[in-house]
Amino acid sequence: MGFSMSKLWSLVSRGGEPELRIMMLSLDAAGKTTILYRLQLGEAITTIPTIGFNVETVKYKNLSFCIWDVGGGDKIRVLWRHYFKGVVALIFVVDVKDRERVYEAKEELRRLLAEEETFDTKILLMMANKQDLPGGMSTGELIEIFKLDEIAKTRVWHVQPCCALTGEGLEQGMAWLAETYAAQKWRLIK
Ligand SMILES: Nc1nc2c(ncn2[C@@H]2O[C@H](COP(=O)(O)OP(=O)(O)OP(=O)(O)O)[C@@H](O)[C@H]2O)c(=O)[nH]1
Ligand SMILES: [Mg+2]
Repeated sequence: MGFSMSKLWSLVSRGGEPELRIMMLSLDAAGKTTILYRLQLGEAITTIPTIGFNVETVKYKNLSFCIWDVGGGDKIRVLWRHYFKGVVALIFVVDVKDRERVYEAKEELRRLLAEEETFDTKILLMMANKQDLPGGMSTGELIEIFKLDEIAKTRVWHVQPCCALTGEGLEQGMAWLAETYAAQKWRLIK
């Protein structure tokens, strides 16, 4: 049929529903694990820095997202590349209060997106997390700092403000992913 299953999704079929493989990355402490369990359990958990990864299935409407949350510590980032296969979308989490490291975050994202041969994911959702804290970077600022128009120009991207502690914005992010996946599916077929 001429399309690569591994590129389209990791077809771990549960009850006939394909699971869409999503990778969630960021610098350490941006809030990935908090987001993952807030989505899965509906509550904020106490986290410790992730050494390795967490993986959970999150249902949204008729879709099943298999979300990989890979630790963001600088020694672990080299592992990110081992999780690329079959990834349908990347969720890149930014701590909007972390102005000191935002350019480091930008460089990590830029490098990932430049690896088109290994990382051919077409959908990028940036979660602008920790909106509960005052004085964080705005969506416009993030778009400007990350130069998303440039570094993600071959992708469909969106910035979603959110707060993992309260869950605000997370559902909107998942809704955007679901709609974008549905609309862009053909692009993922080789
Ligand atoms: N104020 C605030 N704190 C948050 C929010 N989301 C996460 N945190 C806190 O940020 C810290 C780091 O969160 P984690 O979810 O462990 O971060 P991580 O991205 O998984 O970090 P690594 O596993 O080290 O890569 C924790 O103390 C969280 O409680 C948020 O929306 N608002
Ligand atoms: Mg973590």
